[in-house]
Amino acid sequence: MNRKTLILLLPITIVLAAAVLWLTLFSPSRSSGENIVLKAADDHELTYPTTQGLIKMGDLLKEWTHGRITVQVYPSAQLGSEKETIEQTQLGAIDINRVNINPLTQTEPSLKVFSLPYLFRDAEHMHKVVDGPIGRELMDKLKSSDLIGLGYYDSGQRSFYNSVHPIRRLSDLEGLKIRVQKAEIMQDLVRAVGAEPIRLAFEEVYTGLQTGVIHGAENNYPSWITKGHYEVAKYYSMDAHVRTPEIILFSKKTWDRLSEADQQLIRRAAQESVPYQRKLWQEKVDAAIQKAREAGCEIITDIDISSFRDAMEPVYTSHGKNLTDYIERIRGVE
Ligand code: GTR
Repeated sequence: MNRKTLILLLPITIVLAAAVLWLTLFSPSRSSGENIVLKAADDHELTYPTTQGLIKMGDLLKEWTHGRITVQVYPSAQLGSEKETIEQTQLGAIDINRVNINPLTQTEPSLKVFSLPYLFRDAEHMHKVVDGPIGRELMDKLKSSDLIGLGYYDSGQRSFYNSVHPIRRLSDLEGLKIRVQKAEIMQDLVRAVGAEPIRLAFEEVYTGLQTGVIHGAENNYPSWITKGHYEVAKYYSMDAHVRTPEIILFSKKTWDRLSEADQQLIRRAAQESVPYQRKLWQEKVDAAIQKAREAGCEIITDIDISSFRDAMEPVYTSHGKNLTDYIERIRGVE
């Protein structure tokens, strides 16, 4: 082949290479014939924003792959409580799992930085941190626990609610039995404000409140409402002690068996489901507050927040001591 022919062929070669690359990335249904059904877990019911986020992820994957990759979502803790589903995801029995970061801190302790009281100034600050380099670095650490992090969903703020009386100051928490998630940091946070932490699975909280095994719990407005807790614990005190986000996990066992092109599609679908979930989240919060008001619940906002903040300081000493770099960096995010 002479030089002239080579020069003539070059543009054609480039166009061909680009076409092959495009097909590999965006039309993987052609690169592999095998159908993939991904099993996804969430402990909320089907209409909750997190579960809807997973459904969105599945819809996108189905559309992009012309039905080759689909997601089968199991809502309402059908596949187990959060602690159990995290283990199942590590083993590869569950492929996708949406969990709250608090219980996940038992698996990856550096994630505790997202559970530290009053570290995030507001929702916007939290979004900036988790969507930026800090959020990505912490997700990367999950690999050593056989988990891949794909994105952070909103979970709002967590506050105390109970069946006994309104909580306005620390002394109102004294002697109350408060349910906590399976997370040592949350156990110590509740102890720090003078209450007694009781570890219970999310699914057991309603009965716990009804039978008096616990006097209260702590969670965002939507969870308080959708799980019916407001029916038995009508005092919700907006102390907003943490803004721990939710996370979409993927099993590394499954991940390693997928083609690189499919991995990219899954990442993209998860990322596109994030703004969708966050929009639904805001709507859900508004609806939850309205429902609580209609039901005659009391939402307490005149709270002595600075005393709560001071009382929770020991949580930084015990759980934040190896995380000072992250704490500083998070504080510095404007
Ligand atoms: C909710 C979260 C659930 C679960 C629950 C709990 O806010 O969305 O996944 O962690 O809290 O308190 O157990």
